[in-house]
Amino acid sequence: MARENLRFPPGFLWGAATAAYQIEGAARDDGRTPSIWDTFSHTPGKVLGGDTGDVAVDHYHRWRDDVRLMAGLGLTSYRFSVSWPRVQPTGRGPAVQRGLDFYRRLVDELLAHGIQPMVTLYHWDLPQELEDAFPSGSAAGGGWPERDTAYRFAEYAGIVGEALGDRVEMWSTLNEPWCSAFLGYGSGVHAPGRTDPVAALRAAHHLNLAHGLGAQALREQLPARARIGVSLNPSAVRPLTASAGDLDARRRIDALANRVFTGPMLRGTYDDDLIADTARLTDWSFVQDDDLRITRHPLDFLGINYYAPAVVSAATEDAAAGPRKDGHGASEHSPWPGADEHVSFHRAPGELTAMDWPVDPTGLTDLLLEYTAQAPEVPLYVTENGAAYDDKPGEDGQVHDPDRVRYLHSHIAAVHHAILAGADVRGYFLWSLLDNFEWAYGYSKRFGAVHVDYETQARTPKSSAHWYAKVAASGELPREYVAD
Ligand code: IFM
Repeated sequence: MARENLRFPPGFLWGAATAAYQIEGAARDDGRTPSIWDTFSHTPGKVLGGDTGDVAVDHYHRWRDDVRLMAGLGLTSYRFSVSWPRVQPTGRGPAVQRGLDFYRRLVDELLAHGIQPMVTLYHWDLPQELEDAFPSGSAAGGGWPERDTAYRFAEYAGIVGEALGDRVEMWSTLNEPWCSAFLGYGSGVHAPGRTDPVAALRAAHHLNLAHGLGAQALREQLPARARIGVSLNPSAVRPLTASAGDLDARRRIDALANRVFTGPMLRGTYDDDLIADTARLTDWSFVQDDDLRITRHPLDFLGINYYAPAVVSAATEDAAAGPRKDGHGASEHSPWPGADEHVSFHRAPGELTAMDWPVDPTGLTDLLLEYTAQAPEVPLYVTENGAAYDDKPGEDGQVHDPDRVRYLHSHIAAVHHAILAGADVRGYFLWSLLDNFEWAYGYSKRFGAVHVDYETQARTPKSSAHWYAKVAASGELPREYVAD
């Protein structure tokens, strides 16, 4: 006898997510100026194959068709990001109306198709002018290590809030600030490609401050019904064994990956162990009076982005000799300030995706329950989850991606487990709607539920998109995974 399907709560959002630099292209249209990702991707050797986001998947011109595609898949929500340099090219001063008009039209089209927009204000495309500016004169340089950038972000948040506030109800300030701070300024595998551990910690703090100031600025512009949150990529970090050394490694990475953001945002603190672990590098005097009150702006929701867990142990000699297995790209510089000599990363068990990330849905359940325990009053969304595989059209012209269906099935089931165990999860956003520019990997990694032919820009929904459409339409997940 067939077992019952897994039913999701009424009103649960079934969405897909994208980010401006990864899909829009039109890098020079309508007054847009370079972001740090334009500069980085145009720097030889930084992105695989020399790929850039100049054209990407041309969403800036194909947005109407893309919304039609989403409607055809029955999505009830779409999470996209606004390109800061399209809206405020120098990162300060008045807005460019043509840039804002693009997002106004996009939102109107989504609403006309019954698709609820979720706007992310910052998905890594800092205007280059702000990276180059450091009014405080700090030795750590401009960009996020510079305090003023947080105030510039608040100004930009107010501009976008004023322009779209009458039609967008769900707002996320930042996407994955861990990547902005620690991959951008620590290991340098992301833009702007700097490798300074102190700059990375300063960047983390100024991103927390930007979140708080940006949330305040949005609140001033938005109607009371609007909900303001943030999308983090917390690490489901597991100790290799229960030894004291491995548990201490877990504590260190939990501090640097997770609590460096959730401390200021949820509790208004930087935990003592984080400060102590990094004391050799900085005294944290860049945290000023009142900052931690601002960073703790009430959250209307918390977005969790999840792909794979991390396994850590006390540092082992052989691990120290080889490449770091933390899944965050190859760099001799670390994204873990102060932790390297204490921690080794290990490959978690499980099949690997094309990113070499292990498939383990239990990490998602664990995180959802962890944040339920930490902030029981804050509703959760899975604002990103998905997998890259080497998808190609078959002879029938269709793109069959059973591995992705299996990945999505197991992770959506993991969300259901968390809901049954008490987590208030209100929606799931698949990463990503379309194949797109996967940062330092360029176009070599395909995360889309919809295949894009980069020569012709033709879109072909993969079998995972058709499968997801059925889940979205029914609000139910078949209990067993069924291959296509
Ligand atoms: O493509 C990225 C996205 O921009 C942020 N979260 C992780 C995705 C996959 O690497």
